[in-house]
Amino acid sequence: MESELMKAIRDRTAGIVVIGLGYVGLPVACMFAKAGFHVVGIRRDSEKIAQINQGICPIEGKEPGLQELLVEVIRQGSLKATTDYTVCREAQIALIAVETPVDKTTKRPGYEALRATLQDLGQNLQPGTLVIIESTIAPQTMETVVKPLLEEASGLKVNRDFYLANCPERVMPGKLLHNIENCSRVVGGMSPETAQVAVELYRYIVRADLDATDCLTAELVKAVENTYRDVQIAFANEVALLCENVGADVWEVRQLVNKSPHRDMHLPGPGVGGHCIPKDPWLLIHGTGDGFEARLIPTARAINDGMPLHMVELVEGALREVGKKVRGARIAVLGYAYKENTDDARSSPTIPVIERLKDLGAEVAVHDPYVRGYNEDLEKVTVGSDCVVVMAAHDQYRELSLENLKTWLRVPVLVDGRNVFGMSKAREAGFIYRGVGNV
Ligand code: SAJ
Repeated sequence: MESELMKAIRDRTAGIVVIGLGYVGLPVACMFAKAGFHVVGIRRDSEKIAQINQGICPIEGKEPGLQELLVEVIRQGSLKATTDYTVCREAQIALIAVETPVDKTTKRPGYEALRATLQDLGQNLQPGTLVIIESTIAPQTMETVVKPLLEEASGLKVNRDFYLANCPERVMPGKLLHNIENCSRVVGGMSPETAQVAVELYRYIVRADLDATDCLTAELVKAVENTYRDVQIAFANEVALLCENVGADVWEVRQLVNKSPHRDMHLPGPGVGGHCIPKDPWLLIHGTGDGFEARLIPTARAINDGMPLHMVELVEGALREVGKKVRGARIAVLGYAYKENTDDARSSPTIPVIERLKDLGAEVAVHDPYVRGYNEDLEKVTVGSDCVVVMAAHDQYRELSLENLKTWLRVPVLVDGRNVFGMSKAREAGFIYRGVGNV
């Protein structure tokens, strides 16, 4: 039966459903539609469904080419969106790209969205269908959660009646289409043949390597690559704290360290946000059994989770220099999103900074050009403030003149979590300045 599927992929008659039309699902649905497949996107939120069917992209940050591509595939009728799972009965391929958060306290994945999706898909699953998981999941989840749930809901058997693969996404807000096309992908199959069929499918939208392997390896590769990044960032943050302690400039240190061979010191900053990097290390650990104890990974998490509170300590220190306390101060926070030039604020480090400042009695105003509710005029938000805190390196802030900014403030105090301005430039402009790794 796999050969029938292979034939339907080769002549692009295979119907594709993409479940979850967020930062991962929407761009991939558009790209398969562009490649000539008939694609139906499924999402529970009917308001977003209506927007998408009108060709309006619900993702607001800078996403080069996505809005135009969506208009094109909606207009040509190769993509449509619905909330109705019965469309899965017409599909030969079902791609799942739903969120897989971990519980804030237990750090365990609940898989609520994934389980609900597998249940609804399973009840509409047709024999011969290839199901592909793009969401990032803990090691062993394909075997212990995805396969049993789909078999139970459908009454069908994997590798006999339907096929199962995982091809973890590698998208990055700001480069969604670019990453799909140009980043290599790992394709895990419940059988080697299934992995080859999935490779054949992704060949239509991925120009980089497609590495076929088994499901466990694919699960591990994704969780490890994001954990690798988190550990590297934690190291950079610890070096930043060390530089503050000895009175050095971490940005100069980093620049010179990265001139030595095989070094790639990451960027220190005010914290690690987004849907992926802060939680994937917990997914990686979650997939392990007795006899393994993670030490480095949780420590790195603790260092990165501590950076937002360190930002508040820098604010306290800078205000003290002008004889002020956080209590009663008016503080403008620039950047609500978890990183530059995106509207994505999931697990943004700015959230705990705002909470802590308010707990300490500050009046906090927030600005972000991309995030609804915070995209007012920058001058209007910062005017009369005693301190400006930079949390995201949006282009608008990089282009901001310090002279202008200074005229808006009650007291020229600047705390820079992203080295957007740098100490010397800020001090030359007459600011009291604190930066991560540079005080
Ligand atoms: N960050 C730093 N220092 C750095 C790099 C990042 O503080 O040197 C911070 C960012 O500001 C942000 C957080 O870490 O708050 C995460 O940013 P990011 O640019 O690392 O990542 P994401 O979440 O946008 O995308 C990551 C990417 N993973 C890797 O680069 C290994 C992307 O490739 C994945 O596809 C994505 O996670 C995902 O969906 O898993």
